[in-house]
Amino acid sequence: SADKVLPHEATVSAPVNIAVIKYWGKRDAGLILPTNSSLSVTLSQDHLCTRTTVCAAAEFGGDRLWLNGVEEDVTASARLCNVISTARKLRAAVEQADSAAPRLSTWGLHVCSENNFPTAAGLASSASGYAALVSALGTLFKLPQSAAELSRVARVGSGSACRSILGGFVAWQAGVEGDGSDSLAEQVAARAHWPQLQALVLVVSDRKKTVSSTAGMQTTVATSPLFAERVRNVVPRRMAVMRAAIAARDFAAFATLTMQDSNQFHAVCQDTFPPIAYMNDTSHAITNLVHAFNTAVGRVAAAYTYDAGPNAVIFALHDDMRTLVQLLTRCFPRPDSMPAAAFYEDPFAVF
Ligand code: 2P0
Repeated sequence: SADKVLPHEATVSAPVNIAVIKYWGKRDAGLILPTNSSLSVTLSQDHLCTRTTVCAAAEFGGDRLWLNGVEEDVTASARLCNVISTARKLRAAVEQADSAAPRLSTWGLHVCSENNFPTAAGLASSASGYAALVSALGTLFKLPQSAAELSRVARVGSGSACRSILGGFVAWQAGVEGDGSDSLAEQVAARAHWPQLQALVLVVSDRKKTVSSTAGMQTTVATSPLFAERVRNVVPRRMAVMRAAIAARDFAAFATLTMQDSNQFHAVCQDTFPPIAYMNDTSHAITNLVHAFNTAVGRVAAAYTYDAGPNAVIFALHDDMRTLVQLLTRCFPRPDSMPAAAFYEDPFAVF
């Protein structure tokens, strides 16, 4: 049939996610199995996301990939090869069960992936990138697996990517199995569960980070005594408290824990030997401003969190976010070198 000769194509977008309980550390670097569970908020598709098209054709000689229009060497990335071969194995099972299904698992793949935000901005691009790739392959290959099951495939590309497969509030269970079968993402609550919650991304620096997450976290595992304490005694309790805060839409509890977990993640980086510093003076000034704001209003109305870079993400409820944006833009005016700030109010604010 025509189905057998025509190229097959699928296009899917996946958004960035922001961890409020941080993933940092692997117990298995090959399968990307984490030392601790983590929990994140997946941002809206409208703002920071990756859009990926995958195309399979019998006449493609091999696999090729273009990232933001520039061709990359697929064979140079073990993670990319792992993701593609894992998806092909799942497709082969579909073909085995249905003899009429075209043999896409044996065809070459062309992948085109574009970020709708500046890649150099230091914002999580591997998470949205691998999530978009796996979702697109799932669609192209007509895989029967659920989103949670596909998150295991995204995890093999980049740990944080497994959380971007699902929307809303997402937990990545560390799991205990050696093969990673129970290390996958699950939705804790849908985005609609807490529509008043907003996130604001403050681009502090658009320079590339000096220590990659992958390298940094392995040095932490090997050298930080504080990290061992965090994994054993802190994160398990915090996962439970964070789930309860989200379930109850308790902003003060959510915000307090978000700030504390960001602070401990950066303390663990400082406790790594040699130490890793991701935050800069502007990051610390934003932290101080958020605490001053909370003191001034007499309640926990805002939270900050920082990942492996100096950029801040601010969480607040809708009504407080208006005031915060005014305050932040007055205290941290945009330098001329930065592109015009975009501010979207709904459902997540992006600055
Ligand atoms: C997170 N980060 O939970 C944490 C917080 C950075 C700080 O996930 O080696 O790019 O690809 O699994 O996912 C960054 O780590 O590392 C990260 P790999 P990844 O969002």
